[in-house]
Amino acid sequence: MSDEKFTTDIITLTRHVLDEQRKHKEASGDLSILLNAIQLGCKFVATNVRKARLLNLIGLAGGAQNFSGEEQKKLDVISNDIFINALRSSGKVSVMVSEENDEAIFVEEGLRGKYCVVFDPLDGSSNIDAGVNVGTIFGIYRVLKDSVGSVSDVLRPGREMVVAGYCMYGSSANMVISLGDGVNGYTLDNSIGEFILTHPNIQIPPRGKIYSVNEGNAKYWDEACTEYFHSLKFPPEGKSPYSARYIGSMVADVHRTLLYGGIFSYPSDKKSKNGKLRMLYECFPMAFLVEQAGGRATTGTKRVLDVIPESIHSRCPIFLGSKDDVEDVEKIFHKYN
Ligand code: AHM
Ligand code: MG
Repeated sequence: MSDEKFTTDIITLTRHVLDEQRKHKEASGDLSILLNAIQLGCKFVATNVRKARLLNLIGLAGGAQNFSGEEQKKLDVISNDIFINALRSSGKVSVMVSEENDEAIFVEEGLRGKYCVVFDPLDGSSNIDAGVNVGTIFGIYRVLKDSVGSVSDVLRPGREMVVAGYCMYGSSANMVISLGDGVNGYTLDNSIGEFILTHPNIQIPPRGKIYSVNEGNAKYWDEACTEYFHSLKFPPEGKSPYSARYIGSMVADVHRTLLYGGIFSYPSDKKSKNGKLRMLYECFPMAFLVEQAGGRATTGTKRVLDVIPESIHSRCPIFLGSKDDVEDVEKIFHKYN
């Protein structure tokens, strides 16, 4: 094998975080430790998602579908437990908010740290039966000055997050993360157990050709939303209509949007006044990443990252993606509001 083809100087996520840390003289290394806990959680979930898929195959072959269904439901709970334990024992977290827990979780004195983590341990888990990609979404806030950790530390706009990311569990595990200075993508190398930099400095194309929305809700959309999606399907003479792609797993739909451009949306409608997706651990981290990659994210009338959540599980409508596409949404909503 020629020497040039064998890279020995690989950039792992941990190395990238340590490099970032060195740029800030006052940095204590706490964030690096916290991100290691998140990486551990993601590796654990990645391996279990794979096992669950295997169980599913065995289940189908043996007709034990209920058993496999049960196992997969448990995966949500197991994933949640692994994240909570890893985050708590890192000693760097005071408050956790998980999609799986009705209330915020406060870390006991002695183990508390200066960060709060909001996360959805296994988003899109209803898709596991079909082998569709699922993912973990997370955001990190610093606790407010003089706080020992309370709900007000996380009831803050998404723009105040210091880190946002997701890990998508597909044919490989892909971690996409922003420390507030651009977006990088890492792929888990199972043989060494490390996330390796494979997608440096992700930039979302300024305009795309794909729209991604649950069109089954079209009956309930408001006029602005209806007009916008109609405009993509029936463009003026000489322009091509957009293609539709909707996986129904936010991490996978946003991942594609980040790489290829276009628009992903879960709008409000007559049934769901605030859409479906939760601000803290779905909309904010994804909006943060998309903005850091040069795109935009709006509720239709407001920048997503400026919305202040009323409660930890508050929802908001979202349109995110390529800058020009999101600006088209904003223009149409402006006409109606
Ligand atoms: P979940 O947190 O219960 O998994 O739901 C969130 C998921 C997202 O991943 C996805 O974008 C959305 O729900 C799909 O919803 P729908 O089936 O209504 O289109
Ligand atoms: Mg979710």
